[in-house]
Amino acid sequence: MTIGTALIYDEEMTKYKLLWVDPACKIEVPERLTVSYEALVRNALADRCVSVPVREATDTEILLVHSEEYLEAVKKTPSMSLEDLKEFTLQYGDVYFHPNIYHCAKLAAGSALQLVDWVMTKRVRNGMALVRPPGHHSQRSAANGFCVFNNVAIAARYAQQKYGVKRVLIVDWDIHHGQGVQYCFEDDPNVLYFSWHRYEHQNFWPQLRESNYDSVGKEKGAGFNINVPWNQVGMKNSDYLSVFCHILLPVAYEFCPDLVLVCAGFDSAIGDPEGEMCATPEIFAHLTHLLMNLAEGKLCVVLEGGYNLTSLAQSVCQTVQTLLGDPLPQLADLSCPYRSALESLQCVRSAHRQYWSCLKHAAGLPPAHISTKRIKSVEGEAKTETGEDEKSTEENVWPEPPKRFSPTVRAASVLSDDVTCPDRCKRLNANQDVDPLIVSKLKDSFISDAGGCDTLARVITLVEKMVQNEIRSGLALVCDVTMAITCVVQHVTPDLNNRVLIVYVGNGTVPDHIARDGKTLVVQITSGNKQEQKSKYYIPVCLKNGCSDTSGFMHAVFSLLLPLGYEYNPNLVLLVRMPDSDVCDGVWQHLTGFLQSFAKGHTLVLLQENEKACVSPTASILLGDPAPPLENLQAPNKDDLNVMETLRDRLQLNWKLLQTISESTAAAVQQ
Ligand code: X5A
Ligand code: ZN
Repeated sequence: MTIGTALIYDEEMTKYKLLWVDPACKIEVPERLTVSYEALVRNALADRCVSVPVREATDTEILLVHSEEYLEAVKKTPSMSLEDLKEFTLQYGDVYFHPNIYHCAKLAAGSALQLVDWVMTKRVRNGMALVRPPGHHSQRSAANGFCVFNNVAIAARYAQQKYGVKRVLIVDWDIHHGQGVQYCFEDDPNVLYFSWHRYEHQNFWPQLRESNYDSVGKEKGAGFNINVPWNQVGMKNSDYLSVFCHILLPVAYEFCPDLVLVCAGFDSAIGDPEGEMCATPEIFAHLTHLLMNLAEGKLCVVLEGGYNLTSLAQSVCQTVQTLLGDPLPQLADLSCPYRSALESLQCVRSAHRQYWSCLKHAAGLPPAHISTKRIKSVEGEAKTETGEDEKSTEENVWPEPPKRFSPTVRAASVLSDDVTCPDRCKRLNANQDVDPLIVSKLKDSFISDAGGCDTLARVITLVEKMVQNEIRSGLALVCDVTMAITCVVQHVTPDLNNRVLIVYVGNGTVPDHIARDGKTLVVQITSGNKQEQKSKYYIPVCLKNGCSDTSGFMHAVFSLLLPLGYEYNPNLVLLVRMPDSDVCDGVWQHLTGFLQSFAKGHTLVLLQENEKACVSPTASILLGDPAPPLENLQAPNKDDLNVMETLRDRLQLNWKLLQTISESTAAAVQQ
């Protein structure tokens, strides 16, 4: 089932460059593409991808987005003299032409179309296109911001037309606003465009009023354009993750796209001279992974910006390695999002609450408390050339992302003999695979009945191999879940560095001693009666309709579980499912997929013995297959939303990634 990842690259797209002096354009160099591709080769990633050839986009395809006049004008550029090219360039903003750029622009757009073709026809599951020129600034009749044709916009229209794709999600994580994409789909409810971008109250290029959070789309498309303006530089991993958890993911799941396209600019990473942000290259592994179970895994990533060659190459590698299914890097020390980021987050959520039921009951706040007026930067704040240089060299040092090692066994199981082990999953057998030392240790410590002991010994063996990085993930059917949790925790936590995240789905009591000292964080999603929150490390989420309410459950995952998991940064995840949990397979699969964001993919799923039907859907996700789409997410139950908001309010003192409101705003509202 797990099919490959496409990689599209052609050296031809390095064969144009700036031919005159223009400070605004000098960063857009051919090396952007060569360093990215060479890094993929060096890290043995290119080899693991399916190499898909480029092609030129046809006139008809380009005309899906651009005007005939514009196409005809660009067509003339290959034969222009240098002087004519300069002059032609002058009518547009921050872009340059070259005799070969028209050819490259057709290849760039064609690459995006090839990617869509290969993904839609299931020759690959997902893929990335390394292209120049980029696309997201280009408009119906204008080149702009290094872009000639709008590669991703053309790809979205093409997918709709050729494959009858209904809903397309475009995620633009480039640090500039893809205004070209916004203009193209502003009134189209079938294309949801999400962009975050450096904005600085309209002082950052392209300095457009319509890049602000209150441009939500027009007419039928109202609600389908989401702008997250960054009003300060220096945004870091926690700011980006916070926006994904509290805005993009809930809305994207409610939208339920049939295809996801990414405007993948890496100028949003640390070291980039344009973005001046501080998110590390590893963040793109996570952003990619969080999108990988939408649209049944149909994810097309298309390069846009990225101007620090080191940061760019590392970020591209992180993205492709994630598309290939390798375990995610851990993100250590996620801190509190910046106040400015939280203000933006709050504004976006307010602006969109009328369109998305997942935001409808977001904490009641006055809308739009940040002025949308342009704020001119203060004279005194202007940075001197030298001062800026010194500052940026100092801040632009970051460690190279560590290698992401893939254990040879992707998933292993502990099952009784009467249960078939899913294909591609390794079964741990009682005799061969268990260390006798573990068995005797278990017997000594606390187990009296011999039958359960054998299973538990295999579970511990499995955990041991996960800790040793020989096995990535596992699943086990056990007769006593509570006993299994206790055993695993006791086995793993004596190592001071180990933290276990226990996600407990369904009713049942988590033993008191488990959630005591910060070595474990327990999040229990359960139904009915309020459970008491005993400590910072035991978090019961009690839903009225229990886990059977898909939208309520997913809301808990996005707004609570993901931020908590990221902040806690476990070394092992225990996912426990009680027999009466009522959670449907699809939701369970998405949950299992999301949890692989943590602990380098070391997830152990514990199922009570009689939950045999769940083995195969669980194994499928652990093995990297995409989860099925969750269609028709209704508005979550209002009481449940209130419960979760209240919980979040209370917990955000301890868990900073749960915040959606800056403290200053909260204070202002209380007055
Ligand atoms: C694709 C892209 C940036 C243009 C910046 C012009 N364009 N100042 O990142
Ligand atoms: Zn950019």
